[in-house]
Amino acid sequence: MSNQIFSLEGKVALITGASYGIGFAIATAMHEAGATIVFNDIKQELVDKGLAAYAEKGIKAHGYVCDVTDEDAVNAMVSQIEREVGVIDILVNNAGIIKRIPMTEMTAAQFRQVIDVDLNAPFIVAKAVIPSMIKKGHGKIINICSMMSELGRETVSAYASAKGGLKMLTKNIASEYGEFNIQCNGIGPGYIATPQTAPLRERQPDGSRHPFDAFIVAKTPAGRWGNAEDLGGPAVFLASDASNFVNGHILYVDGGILAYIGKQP
Ligand code: NAP
Ligand code: GCO
Repeated sequence: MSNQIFSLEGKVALITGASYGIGFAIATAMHEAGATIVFNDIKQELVDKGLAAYAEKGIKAHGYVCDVTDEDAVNAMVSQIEREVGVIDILVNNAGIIKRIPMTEMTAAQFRQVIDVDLNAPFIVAKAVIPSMIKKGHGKIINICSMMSELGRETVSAYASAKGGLKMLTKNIASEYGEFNIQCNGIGPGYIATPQTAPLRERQPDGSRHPFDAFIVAKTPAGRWGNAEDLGGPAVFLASDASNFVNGHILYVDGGILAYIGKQP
């Protein structure tokens, strides 16, 4: 079998919230596999920062300002991408936020905000791209889930609820649109070193490791945090013809966390 089966040549990929972090690494891997890269971010300065970072890697990305929770703005962006770049073949719902607040101290508004970005937005963006995918006869949707699609922990009730919901939205899109040759799968990253998790890795005043940092290393058979680049290969696989009969699956890319009880302290 040649590597052609993993090629994304001629494909247009929209990766949301991809100015930096996991989205940027996935977009870079998809570019290397041949895709045309389109991304959005919530603020112009982030889009500009992203465009500069892609250009530095020799990638001519197309960047748009769009808040993924705003349905009208998302629909307008998708129409603009179709006019300016082409029909979206691959959607990666990557944009996401987390609020680490004990549940009894969290306001309902804060809970709703996390659900809005991490669950409602993937629904809105997927809904916007599916009709053209049906017309084109194929499509790939990849939702970025989490360890918290399976596990809970203190302070992340809203995030875990959203990411658990996103796992089920993934299975439902697969169920509802599989007959149109659309595959919808999830990637569940383990603990990845990005700005989102930086507070969990901050050095203590005495220079020692953050206790959560040490905990994650002990809980991960790989013995390290993941890098955003660790998600590139799995994302290319799920975007390519190599995964045409993989649908409704969550691929956990976690260095083995979900398989492991953890190292005895
Ligand atoms: P990140 O560094 O915080 O990047 C997320 C990006 O999404 C940021 O550019 C952010 O912009 C953007 N964004 C947030 N709200 C948005 C909105 N309403 N519209 C458009 N863009 C928006 O996060 P990351 O660590 O790369 O995570 C990417 C995805 O992976 C998220 O869904 C996250 O939940 C998931 N994930 C992360 C980890 C991890 O360990 N890092 C593990 C599992 C899953 P701002 O900078 O303005 O907020
Ligand atoms: C946390 C983390 C996580 C991750 C990730 C794990 O506070 O426990 O931020 O929720 O970022 O989603 O897969």
